[in-house]
Amino acid sequence: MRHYLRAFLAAGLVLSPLPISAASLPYFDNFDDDPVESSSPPSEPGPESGSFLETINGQPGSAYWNVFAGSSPNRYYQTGFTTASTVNLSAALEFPGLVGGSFAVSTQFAFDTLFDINATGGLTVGLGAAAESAHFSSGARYELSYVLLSIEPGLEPVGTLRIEEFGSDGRAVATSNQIVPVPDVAYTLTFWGTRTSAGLVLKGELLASNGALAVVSAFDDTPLGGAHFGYSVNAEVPTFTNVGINAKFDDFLVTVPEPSTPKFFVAGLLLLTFVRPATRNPSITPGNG
Ligand SMILES: [Ca+2]
Ligand SMILES: [Ca+2]
Repeated sequence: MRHYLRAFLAAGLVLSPLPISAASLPYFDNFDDDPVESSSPPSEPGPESGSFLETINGQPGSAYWNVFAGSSPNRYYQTGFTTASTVNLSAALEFPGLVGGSFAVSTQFAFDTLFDINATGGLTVGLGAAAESAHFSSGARYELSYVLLSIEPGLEPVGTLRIEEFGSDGRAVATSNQIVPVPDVAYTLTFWGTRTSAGLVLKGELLASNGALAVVSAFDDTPLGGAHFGYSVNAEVPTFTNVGINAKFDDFLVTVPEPSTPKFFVAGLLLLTFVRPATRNPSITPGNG
């Protein structure tokens, strides 16, 4: 993993000075070296910079996100909640160097204690990109979301990976094939935005450690120019019900993709996925149809 990180840093772009809150590119945050149950968001020492701004429903500092020591050697960045209302949680970094260009963002995540008392709630986990603000509850942004619980109507079926644009200049929406969400499985989630003369090609991939793969792509001819990228968890709950989740994100990688970068990027992610010792054998449980 160290070689992988060095390779990324060696290939990195030299950027002009950035605002103090911004992160430099390429960015990789390994949560394994962050203090457990720290009250501060994860932050790499230099040359990476920046720290996650955490929010619930757009209120900075209100979020419950912490670094936890997991059941594996990996530390992860967790948010957990039980709710009976609409909740938008985000943890975002600012990357001015990505405005107007291409991007590639990736993480791993797992979830547990997922529940829906009346089987009528909606829950998604995913990534936000090119957002106007770190608050993924409002403002122009792209979201790549995996549907864990689905409320009808309005949300895609459970297991769908969705690209969605939020903003005033149109709405790019696309959905993938469905793969069954399984608790405690490690998912690798990647979101690419590739700039062309005609607009921005958006692509999302979700690769499960059990081999399942979901792929989605969309095109936006009026690309967004926000600088915030990060994690997103959303719950939408009707009256008289509750949903809850522990969403566990592990590490965070952001790069500027070059024409030859995607294969290297994916290879690096696979390395990150498989060099780590497994502490359990995830079981695959078919959905109760
Ligand atoms: Ca760190
Ligand atoms: Ca647009």
